[in-house]
Amino acid sequence: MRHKLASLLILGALAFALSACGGGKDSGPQASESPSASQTASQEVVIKASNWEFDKPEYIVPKDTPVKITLELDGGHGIKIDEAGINLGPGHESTVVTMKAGTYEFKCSIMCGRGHKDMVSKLIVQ
Ligand SMILES: [Cu+2]
Repeated sequence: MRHKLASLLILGALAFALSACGGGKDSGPQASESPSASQTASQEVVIKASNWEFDKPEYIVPKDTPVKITLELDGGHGIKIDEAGINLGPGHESTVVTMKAGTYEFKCSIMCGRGHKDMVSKLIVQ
């Protein structure tokens, strides 16, 4: 019981830390506290999907740069962007892609229920 609560608190703190550094301006490559998270990608974009929304209306991705795209799932949702070679969902929640500049709209790729059609967002690659 107590242990579970502690885990939840740690998760909450992690989520906060991730979101805190996700929306800022281009601050250079100094944020690399977890080397295990990055294979060849120097940057990571985290997209959180829950019932029934993505956590942001748009996600900024640096162009022509290997970026790890991670889908954080709360429920059975997915993302599929054919032009970018992105196809994420339960069981395969991250990938590394290098994208050309542009705006890539996406929606939830898994029929997840009542609010499915409201799950839209976009990647802005710049
Ligand atoms: Cu859906």
